[in-house]
Amino acid sequence: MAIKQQKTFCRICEAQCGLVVQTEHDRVLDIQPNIEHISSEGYACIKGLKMGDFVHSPDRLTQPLKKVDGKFEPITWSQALAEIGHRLKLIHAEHGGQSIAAYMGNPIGFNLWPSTVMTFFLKAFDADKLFTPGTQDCANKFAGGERLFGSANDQVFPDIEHTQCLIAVGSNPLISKMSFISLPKPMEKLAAIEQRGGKVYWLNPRFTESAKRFGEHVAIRPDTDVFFMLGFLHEVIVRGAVKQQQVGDFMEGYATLKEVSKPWTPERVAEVTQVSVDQLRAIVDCYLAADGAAIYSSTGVNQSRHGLLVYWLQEAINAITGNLDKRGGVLAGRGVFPKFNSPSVLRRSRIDNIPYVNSTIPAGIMADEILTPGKGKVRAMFNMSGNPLLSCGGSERLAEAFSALDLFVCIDIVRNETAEYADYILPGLHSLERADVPFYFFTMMGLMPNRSFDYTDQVILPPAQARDEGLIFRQLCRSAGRPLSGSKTFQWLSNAAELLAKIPVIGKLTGLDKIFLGGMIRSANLGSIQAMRKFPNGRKLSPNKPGDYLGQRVNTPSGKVELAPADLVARAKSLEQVYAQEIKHKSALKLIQKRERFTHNSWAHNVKAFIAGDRHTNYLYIHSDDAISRGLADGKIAKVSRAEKSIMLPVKIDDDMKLGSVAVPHGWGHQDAAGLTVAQQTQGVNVNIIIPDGPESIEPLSGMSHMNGVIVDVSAV
Ligand SMILES: Nc1nc2c(c(=O)[nH]1)N[C@H]1C(S)=C(S)[C@@H](COP(=O)(O)OP(=O)(O)OC[C@H]3O[C@@H](n4cnc5c(=O)[nH]c(N)nc54)[C@H](O)[C@@H]3O)O[C@H]1N2
Ligand SMILES: Nc1nc2c(c(=O)[nH]1)N[C@H]1C(S)=C(S)[C@@H](COP(=O)(O)OP(=O)(O)OC[C@H]3O[C@@H](n4cnc5c(=O)[nH]c(N)nc54)[C@H](O)[C@@H]3O)O[C@H]1N2
Ligand code: SF4
Ligand SMILES: [Mo]
Repeated sequence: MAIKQQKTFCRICEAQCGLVVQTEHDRVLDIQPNIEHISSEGYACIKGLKMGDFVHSPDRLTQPLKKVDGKFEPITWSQALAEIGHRLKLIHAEHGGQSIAAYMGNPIGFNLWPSTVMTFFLKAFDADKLFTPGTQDCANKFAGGERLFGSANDQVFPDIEHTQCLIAVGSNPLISKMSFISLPKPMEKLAAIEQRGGKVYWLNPRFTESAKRFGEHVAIRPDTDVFFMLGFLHEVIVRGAVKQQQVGDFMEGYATLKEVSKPWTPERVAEVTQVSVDQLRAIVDCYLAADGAAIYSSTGVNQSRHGLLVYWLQEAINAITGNLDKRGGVLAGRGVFPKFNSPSVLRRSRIDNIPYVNSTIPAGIMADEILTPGKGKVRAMFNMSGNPLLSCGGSERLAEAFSALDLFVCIDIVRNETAEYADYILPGLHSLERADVPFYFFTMMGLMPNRSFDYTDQVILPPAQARDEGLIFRQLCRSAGRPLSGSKTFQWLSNAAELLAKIPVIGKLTGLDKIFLGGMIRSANLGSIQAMRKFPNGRKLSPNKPGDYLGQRVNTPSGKVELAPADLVARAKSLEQVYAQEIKHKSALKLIQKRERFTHNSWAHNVKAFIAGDRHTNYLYIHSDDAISRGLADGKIAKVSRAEKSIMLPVKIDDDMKLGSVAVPHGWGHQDAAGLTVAQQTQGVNVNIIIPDGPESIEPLSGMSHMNGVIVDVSAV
């Protein structure tokens, strides 16, 4: 077979870079950035270019595994499907749909087909407990979108290519490439703001890699951004900078918002944010003077205790200053696929009555849902493309919970730490092995300045027995006797497509994944898959633009932006108490997260090139003054504890950390992962052992886990 070249796009993070993949005999030989790709313009990072190392890992799962007497043994697909289906049927008959749950991890969220079928699978059992990492990274934005703009999928993004002032809160694009916006080459585009005379502020407890390149770093005390936003709002209002006409025409609740901001003078908030009054005023000056300004935040605040309130206040400021729907301000994206507004059914968890956000239940109560007896106790769990044991707070309780399940099935490309607790492990596909369209943030929410659309065919065939996750769920439904999505017609179509898929030539045309993707493409008026293949470098669509949102597309019942949602206003009252606690714990150390160039949550450590040299472990990053006062020095082992839990890891002195804050990267602690031969050799610890879980630890209205700004003790060992 000759060497082949195929264009595709990376589905590891939101940049979705265009790639050119060279293969021979279904093996990746080389991956290069696609310089002709219309949105990424030849940009790609090391992770996309090294994808071959993930897909051809010697640890790749190639057949179903079953745990027998504590050890995994290979079994056939027919045995796996029959046994899992049978057990599922019994659990469902005895305990109902509320006893069945799923966790859909981050990587496969970028793949439209399998993630959609997983929801059809749950519906087949009247099961609605879908956990995702959304409550570790962005559910506050979904909850905010519902309240301010009318639905979780109504979101705005900063118009970076035109803004004159960007206030980036809790984000580090040089390393992470941003979230809730598809912006390949983010650093170039952000640098251009300053090159055209504008200004970038980085609000962050760490003087980050991004802040070192350009802009002004504003060192804020972790988990106090809500007070910064209140002080900012207060200042905007007292300066009379509110665009009253626009507020009157397009917004509701301004008077209440004003009341909320009243007590929070810049002087008061400075006490807890540790951002000086002068500094706050200078930022407000810049924001108000700019012709087009935007406040944007990311996981640094999403994972705090008040991510939803920060989001609310930030977007309220953007709106009342006339920056919403304005060139250089924040724009409301237009999706590529038509909007479907599913009827909003308010669902709440049995644990503490916490509302679901964007149809998902908080991962912070996963252990409680499994361990708490009573009706609705989770007994069967399906984990697809996730590693919750390392990625969710309260790892030790989660381990206990996973051990208590009657049935635990993991579907992955490798046997990760979570899978060690499974009864069955099923081999899924790598993204290079499936056809796809871009992430739903762009296709549904339109979070991209220059709208475009891509289609990719599969680039290589999967290893012998690895199977499309969509197919696995369809087959499990059949085996358990529950029709897909509760529809007999759906299941009949699924079965027929499966039979036809076995016939050469015809099979190629009747794959249900392709029919689904083709249907989605048609729904966007982009023709067919065949038509999309003519655009291997992506297809340009009309760009998102200002001036087409307010008064036209706002999805709230009033048709106006809601500036003062009642439940958020009520919650803001509790901030007085939080403020008092902040003052009390002024000198406590707060733990924050830190992403690194060569890691991707928990799953990049199994690639040799990514863990070379001093990258074989994670570290405790701490300011030298905080270290000295605790008897710590570079390379020494520190003990980091919270409540009864603790971890130990080497120290890296880092004066880029704000005094009073320490950072530990997550996704480490692979020593017991028998299925990850490279990662198993690394050192490093799982920081989520000390991150809290349970109902008390999550933001009640958004379900967000509190992972940033957690108070810890640090000592020398
Ligand atoms: N290399 C790499 N890239 C990634 C990932 C990865 O693991 N590695 N993960 C991907 C995923 S899943 C996501 S969701 C995105 C996330 O993308 P980003 O949200 O940009 O993530 P981070 O780089 O962690 O940036 C968060 C920043 O918030 C700061 N911070 C921490 N606490 C606070 C606080 O209380 N207040 C303020 N203002 N700032 C705070 C941290 O110092 C950090 O610089 O990145 C994606 N890209
Ligand atoms: N303390 C702390 N914890 C955090 C964070 C933090 O900042 N601090 N960040 C959080 C964030 S932003 C996120 S998104 C979560 C991520 O949390 P998770 O999604 O739970 O974890 P990942 O590490 O992304 O694990 C992904 C798994 O998917 C598998 N995989 C990759 N591609 C495929 C595929 O195509 N098919 C299948 N079946 N499997 C595949 C990988 O092999 C890996 O085992 O972690 C969160 N956890
Ligand atoms: S920036 Fe993100 S999408 Fe682009 S190559 Fe790297 S991991 Fe892939
Ligand atoms: Mo994430």
